[in-house]
Amino acid sequence: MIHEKLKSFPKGFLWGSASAAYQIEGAWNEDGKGVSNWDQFVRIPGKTFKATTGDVAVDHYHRYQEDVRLMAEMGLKAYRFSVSWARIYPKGKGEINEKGIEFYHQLINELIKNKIEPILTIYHWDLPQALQDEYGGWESRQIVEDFTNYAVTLYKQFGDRVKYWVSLNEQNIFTSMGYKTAQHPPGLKDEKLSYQVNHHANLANASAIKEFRQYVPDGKIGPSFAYSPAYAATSKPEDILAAENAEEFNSHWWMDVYAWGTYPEAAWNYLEEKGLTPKLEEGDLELLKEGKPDFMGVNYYQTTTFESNPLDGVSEGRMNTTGKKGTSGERGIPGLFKTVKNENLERTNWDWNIDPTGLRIGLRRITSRYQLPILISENGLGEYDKLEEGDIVNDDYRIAYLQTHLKAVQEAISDGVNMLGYCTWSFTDLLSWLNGFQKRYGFVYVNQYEEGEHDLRRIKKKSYFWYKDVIAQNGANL
Ligand code: BGP
Repeated sequence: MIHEKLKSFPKGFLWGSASAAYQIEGAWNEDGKGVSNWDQFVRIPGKTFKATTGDVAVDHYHRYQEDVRLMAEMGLKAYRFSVSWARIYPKGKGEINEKGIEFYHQLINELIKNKIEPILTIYHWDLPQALQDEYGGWESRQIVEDFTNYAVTLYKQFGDRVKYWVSLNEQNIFTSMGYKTAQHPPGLKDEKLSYQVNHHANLANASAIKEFRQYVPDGKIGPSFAYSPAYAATSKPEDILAAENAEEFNSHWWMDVYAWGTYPEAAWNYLEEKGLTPKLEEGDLELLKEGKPDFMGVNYYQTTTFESNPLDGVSEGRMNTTGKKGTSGERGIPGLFKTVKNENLERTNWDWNIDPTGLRIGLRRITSRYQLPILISENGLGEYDKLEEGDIVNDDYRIAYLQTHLKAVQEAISDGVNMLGYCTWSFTDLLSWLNGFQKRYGFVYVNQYEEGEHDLRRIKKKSYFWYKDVIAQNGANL
C-alpha cells in the first residue's frame, strides 16, 4: 500500500523507552534482594561476553533519580521497566522484602511526578534462584501459583498508579534459550522439556492476566513477544512453505495461545508425532482462554528469511555475540525450515538484519490475525558507539534506524493498525545479556565497560536530542 498522505500518530501515543531490571539495576545483593537465576548463570565460565555480569550493570538502583531526570528532560511519555522478582520475594515466595517494594514505589512515584507513564514488566527473565533449586522453576506447575502470587503482590502495591503492564517478556526467547540452546539459564538442551516449560509459562501468563482484572480493572495488560516475521527466500513453493512453517512454529505457537488460548494445529500435530507436545491437564485450556490480553506487546528487531530444509539438513547454528560481522551461521529445524542470509538487507555488526518494512509487515500480520491493539515494547539498534572528546556521541546510525522504523509504524497506523505506543530499546546504555557492554542501545551513553572500574557517568548522545524533538512534535517531523 502506498498512501498519498500518512495518518498522524494518535493523541496520547506513548512515546517510550524500555529497560529490564537485571540489565540496569546492579545492587545485585543489596537491601535484602535474593539471588536470581541470572546472578548465578553469569558466573559460569564462558557463558557471557568477557564474563560480564549484572552485579553493577549501570547502577540504576542507586541512580534512578538521575535517570528519571534525564527522561523528563527529554519529554519521554512512557517508561517500560521490569521488577526484579527476587527483590520482592528473595526466595520467590513467602516473606516480602519491604526494601524491594520501597524501591519500586519510589521509582514509580518519580516517574509519575514527571508525567511519565510507567509500563511495568512483571517478568523479564530473572527468576529467583530459590525456585529453580526447589522445584526446577518453570519446569514445575508449581510456578503458576508462585508467579500469580508475585504478580498479585505487584498489582496490590502498584496497581493504583501503574495502568500499563507487561506480563512475560519474550517467553519464546527465555524458554528456547534456557531449554533448547542452553544459552540462558538454566542452560539445558532438552527439547521435550522446553515445550513443557513453555506450557507452564502459558498457564502462568493466563493466570496472572485473569487475576489482573480483579485488582487493576482500569488497567491494560499483555505479554511482550519477540516477533521476527518470516520471509521466504524465493518464490519456490517449498521455500514459501518453509516460511509458513517458521511463522507457525516460531510465532503462532505463542501468539495464538495468548490471543485465542489455542495451540496452532499443524505445529501441534507435528510435535505430537514426535512425542514432544506438552502434557495438558484438565482445566488448562479453559485457563488459557480466560487469560486474554488487552494488547499484543511486540519486541521487534529484525525479520528472518527461510528456505526448505531436508530431514538430514541444518540444525543448530552459531550466534554472533562478539560483534564481529559475518560470524553467525545458518540454523534450522530439519524437515521444517532453515535460515538464509537476506541479501536485500543491511546487517548490524551483530548480524541482525535492518528491516523497517519488516516491522510494518509484522504489525499488519498481527492485526489481521488477532485484531488486538499493539504496543511496541522494544525496538532499537545495538551498535558500537564512540565516545568522542568533550563527551560527544554522534550516533547518526541509531537515528537512521529509529527514524525509518518509526516511519514504518506511521505507515502501519495509516494501514489501520491500532498502535498504543512505541518503546525504544533502550533509554540508557545497559548490559546486553550475552554481549557485554560494547553492544549499546541507549539514548544516554553510560561510561561502563566489560573490564575495569568506571565512573558510570551519563552522557546524552545525539539520538537523545533527536528523539526529544520527535516526541515534542508527536512524530510530525519524521
Ligand atoms: C530482547 C530482550 C532485551 C534486550 C534486547 C536486545 O530480546 O528483551 O532484554 O536484551 O533483546 O538484545 P541483545 O542484548 O541480545 O542485543
